[in-house]
Amino acid sequence: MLTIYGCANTRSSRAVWALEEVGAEYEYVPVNLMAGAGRQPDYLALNPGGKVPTLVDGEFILTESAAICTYIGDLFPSARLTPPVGTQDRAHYDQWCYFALSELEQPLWTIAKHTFALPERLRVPAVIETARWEFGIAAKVLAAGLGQREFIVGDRFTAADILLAHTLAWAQVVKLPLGHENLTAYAARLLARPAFVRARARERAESGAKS
Ligand SMILES: N[C@@H](CCC(=O)N[C@@H](CS)C(=O)NCC(=O)O)C(=O)O
Repeated sequence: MLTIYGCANTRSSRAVWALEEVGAEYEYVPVNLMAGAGRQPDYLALNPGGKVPTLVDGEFILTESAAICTYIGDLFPSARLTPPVGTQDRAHYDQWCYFALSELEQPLWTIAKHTFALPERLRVPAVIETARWEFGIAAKVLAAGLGQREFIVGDRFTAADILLAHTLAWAQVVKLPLGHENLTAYAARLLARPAFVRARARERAESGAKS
């Protein structure tokens, strides 16, 4: 049985979305970050950064949302959430996963850190304007890469779409314009997928029930 440690409305939604897409059976363990549950020794033993998500599969422990989504995809090949290893589609899949984390997400995380996440004395409000500009550059690259296609890799939904759509939704929450009609339509289309709707409902229900 797979176990996912998460917290509603965070990057753990990516992992739960992937689990729902492949139809996996899984246990959801809420980690109440606001109450400091991520800093408890038993959780730090699983995830030394004290962050969510963490996936546990028997004795195997995995952190990092992109790695977790890829692991889930590879574990359930019939769901075709990850292109086969060694193919050009897999190389493009990797390209867009790394882009999601290192280019598209980074400015959003910078804004969050310097708005509320860092201790107040370490925040540098001036970087927020720079981060907004950087997001615009990354969004332009993604818009050009996507064009009028439905999905970012080939003609199939993959976990790269999960990472990208979740990150675009994050931008929308913090009121950063996506700036490109194809990105707005892409995000709306993907976030309406039944697996994402189920993932969000499960995270909210489990967090409310147990944390
Ligand atoms: N690169 C990591 C980032 C995970 C991350 O920062 N998660 C946030 C929630 S969105 C968290 O757990 N923050 C708690 C903390 O930093 O103490 C991933 O993608 O899994």
